[in-house]
Amino acid sequence: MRPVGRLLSGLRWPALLTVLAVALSGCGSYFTSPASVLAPAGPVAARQLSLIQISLYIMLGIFVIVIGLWGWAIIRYRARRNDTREVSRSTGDSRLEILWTVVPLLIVIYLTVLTVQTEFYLTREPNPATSLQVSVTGHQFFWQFQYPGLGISTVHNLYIPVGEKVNLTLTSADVIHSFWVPELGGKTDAIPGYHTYMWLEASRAGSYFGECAQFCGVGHYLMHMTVIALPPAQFQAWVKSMQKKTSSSSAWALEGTRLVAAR
Ligand SMILES: [Cu+2]
Repeated sequence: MRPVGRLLSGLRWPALLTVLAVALSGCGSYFTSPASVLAPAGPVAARQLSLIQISLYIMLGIFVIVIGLWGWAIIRYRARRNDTREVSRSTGDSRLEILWTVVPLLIVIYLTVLTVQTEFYLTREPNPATSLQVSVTGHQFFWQFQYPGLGISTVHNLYIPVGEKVNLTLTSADVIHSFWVPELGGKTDAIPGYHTYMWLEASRAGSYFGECAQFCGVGHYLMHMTVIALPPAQFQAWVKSMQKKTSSSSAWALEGTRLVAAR
């Protein structure tokens, strides 16, 4: 064996282990990350995950069949020493061709119907009378949440009641941002001069990590937020305490990107 060949064969196992480690590091986030789309905590994220899973299982099935047939063909029909077999002169099989045209077509139609149904579900605005309304504004580099019906606003933390639909109207004060809370749903762009809409709901109490999912400048990495889902009674108590703070003369509220004294 030549020296280069020996070196390469010696590096085979370390190289394979490195590739495996890099590939598997992607799986680590499922267990260690503060947020994962694989652990939905509400109906919007659950619906999005089910669409991802169905598409993934179909792709996986096709991958296994195609790679399996390919592997079978290269082993079964490989060249052998003293091979005297004739090369096949087959020019096609119309039954097979119909099969591999119709089956993908049916899969695409099925996935289209499923995607459109999910889109309709996600864009169906919840009844304003029974849902909490929140205006979300993206700023370089923080999120602002205003509760128009309640007269309060917060930054970084979005408080919501568990089990209630929350209707979000999004916009931006400067550049395009994207609102994303992996365990609850998203992503929806916040665009200056426009209003975009989404809704979400938390099925259980907890803190859910969220972040801007659209590169928006040097401080993009700072644009985190936390959605804090409280049981309804605790949420009402939080609203009352915030309203009391806002009405007191020492309170501060956000206006634009600057802190100004609340009126
Ligand atoms: Cu950003």
